[in-house]
Amino acid sequence: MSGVDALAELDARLAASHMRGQWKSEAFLSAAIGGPKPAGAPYAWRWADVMELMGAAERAMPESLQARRSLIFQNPALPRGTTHTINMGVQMIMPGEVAWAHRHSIAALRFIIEGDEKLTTVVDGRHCVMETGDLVLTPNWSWHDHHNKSDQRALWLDVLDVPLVLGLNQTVYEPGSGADQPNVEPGRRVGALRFAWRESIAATRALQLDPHHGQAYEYRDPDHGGPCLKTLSCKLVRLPPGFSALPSRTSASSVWFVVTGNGSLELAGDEALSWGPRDNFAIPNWTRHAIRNRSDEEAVLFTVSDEPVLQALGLLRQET
Ligand code: 1HN
Repeated sequence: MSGVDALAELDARLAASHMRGQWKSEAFLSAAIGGPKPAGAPYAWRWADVMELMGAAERAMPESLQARRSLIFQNPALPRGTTHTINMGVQMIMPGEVAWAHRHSIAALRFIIEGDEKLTTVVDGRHCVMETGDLVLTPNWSWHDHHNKSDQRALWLDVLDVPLVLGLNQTVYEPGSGADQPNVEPGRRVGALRFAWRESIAATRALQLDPHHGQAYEYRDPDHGGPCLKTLSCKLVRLPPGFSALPSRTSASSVWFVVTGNGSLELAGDEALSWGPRDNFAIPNWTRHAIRNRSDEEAVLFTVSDEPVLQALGLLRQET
């Protein structure tokens, strides 16, 4: 019997006994020289499409109770998720509506698109006001319910680490017994759960311009100075009029929401995604890109990435 035949026979015997030789891993290791193949594709979800379908969701689901009227962006090149670790979507709640209390081991955050002082999320008993441009956190395992006591529709961006937590098989869910949540010991104070727009945008405008990332302000937990959630990093990015970033890539994947402005995301091979106000897009891990403001007004974008997970595990890589 030749060496090749002997190895093939051994592979079969190992498989029959639920084992596998390391030599069978050579292919996947070779494919990773220079880094992984990005998970999913760069993709943009247009605001006009989101709102047309949100109108249909309101007609089909007239009341938001335990389930949320939230449309989640599905990456066309992934089985689920906006990226392989992050879900982003848009949620709408109408005047007088309440999205009932629940909690889960999934961490979430809201970036408010249309809100005012009569819109609140209660997070472990703390009332967080949701005005336009604010960021409100629901750290994992915190009770949360949303209340719209204004006379206007409310819209916000939902960002969650669903695909990450699912991939680790750590999903735990507990519905509340009604609209309101049980009394619990508040895990964090409001100051660490709510970031007001006025302060975030002022801090962003005061930053030095980075040639690869523009003015990128990271929301940090005031108690320890680290990322605002254990798994997700949130940033507000300002691109001055006409600013064209230098290309870069990172092992972190990210989701983006355009607060104001018009521009493009330049990708390899002369490909580009254009974006305008309230559009959303995804940048997969290890995807070379350069962001560009294609107008003579400032552009401001809100972005969330899985950087803290990679940082904690020693897996974060950046290439400029
Ligand atoms: C969730 O709890 C909310 O609380 C929104 O508003 C979207 C998507 C997947 C899983 C949980 C919310 C969600 C979600």
